[in-house]
Amino acid sequence: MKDGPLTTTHEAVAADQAVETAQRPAPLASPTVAVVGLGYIGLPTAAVLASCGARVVGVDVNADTVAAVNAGQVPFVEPDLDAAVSEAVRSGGLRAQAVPPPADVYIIAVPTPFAAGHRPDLSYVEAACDAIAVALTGGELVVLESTSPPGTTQLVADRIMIARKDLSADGSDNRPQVHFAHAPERVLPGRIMHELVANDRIVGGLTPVATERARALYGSFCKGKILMTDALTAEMSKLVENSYRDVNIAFANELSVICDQMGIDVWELIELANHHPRVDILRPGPGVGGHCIAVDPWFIVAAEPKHSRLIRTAREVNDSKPGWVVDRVVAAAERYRKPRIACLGLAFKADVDDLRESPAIEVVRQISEQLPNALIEVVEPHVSALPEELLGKAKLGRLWQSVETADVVVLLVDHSEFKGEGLNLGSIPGKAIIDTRGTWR
Ligand code: SAJ
Repeated sequence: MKDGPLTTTHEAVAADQAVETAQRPAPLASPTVAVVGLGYIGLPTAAVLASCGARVVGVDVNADTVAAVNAGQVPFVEPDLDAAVSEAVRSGGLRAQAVPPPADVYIIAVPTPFAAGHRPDLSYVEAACDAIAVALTGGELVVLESTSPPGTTQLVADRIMIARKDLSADGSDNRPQVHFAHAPERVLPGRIMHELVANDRIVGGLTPVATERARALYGSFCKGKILMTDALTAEMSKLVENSYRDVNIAFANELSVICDQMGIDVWELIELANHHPRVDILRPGPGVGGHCIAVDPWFIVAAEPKHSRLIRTAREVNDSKPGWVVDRVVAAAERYRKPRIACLGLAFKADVDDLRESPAIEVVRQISEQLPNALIEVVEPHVSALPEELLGKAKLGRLWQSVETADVVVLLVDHSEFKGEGLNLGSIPGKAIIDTRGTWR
């Protein structure tokens, strides 16, 4: 699976690149780029590329998303994205449609969830490959941006080559070549428009020419460094970054449970320990959510189950945190026959509307299961309806009303709306407060 020591791989790539410099395709001045998947990553990428002069066609299987983008609208919350999309559409640089058109570059930015048993589910990537395959004529660059298990870029190439026997992925014969690369996205939801341009970017091709083509593409809009490697290392680098964060959050979450047992304020403890010049402990919370950190480490575990003990344990520690929060809520609600519980926040983290893999949803679901008599009100300023899994289990409330009438208040997300002078919980006596984020200390 592995190519040997990192330096060797890099040196090999560099040497190959030097040899192949003469064959390098000149970067296209104003390429047509088809971005397949107009979600949290694809749509911002499409808008940024359009703002840098590319002719961008966004592709999505969801007709509502296509219609929204063509109307210059954004179907989810992300700061500064609205203005970028409406300007890109207004200027003619971006339009959306259901099927991939002929293009110079294809960017695949579709979900890569996991299926039962934490096995990667590549069905969206496969569907994107099949849709792209019919549009290819040769000479194109296909970039996989979706966070993927090691080896997926090769699978993308293999799948497309099986569909298109008239084309080649390695240029070893006279058939027209298609170039394949991985360029993992590394942007933080809530700061996507800034980080897309400012962050360093890793690009790794199946061939040195593909790496170079990807470098030229991302160099056209990234102000950060473009770091070149091979596809497998690029895939793994993304998984490693998110696993690193997961392991560190697991450490903070484990500390919070230990401190609770010992009667120590974990927030004070972490603040003190972080004064050490080489200690930087992250923040405990109700668990880890989102479509990245809660998912990606499993791709490493699935690829190397025997040797990923720490990565697996971190996932288990973080996944057990919602249950621990629920135990505390149940204990606080015990003395009420019909406890009223206000759960503040449902998103996977502060100031976003993204509910994917959110530990807050799991907490609310488990409370309703364990306390069937409870009246649960969820306050989530960023959504207008509860997700399906909570229908009939809780109702959507308003911040002040829900807090004032509650016996138990559980802070699950540190949204701006729940912080500062707007909500002084000290002035509401007689309530059990469970602050999973340390926001109201
Ligand atoms: N969290 C904590 N304590 C912390 C930090 C985070 O409990 O100290 C929780 C959050 O509440 C949330 C989860 O972890 O539930 C993940 O949030 P996050 O802000 O750490 O990360 P994401 O998922 O929004 O974005 C991550 C980023 N990866 C890293 O920071 C290594 C981002 O750069 C990636 O592009 C993104 O995953 C992705 O798409 O993979």
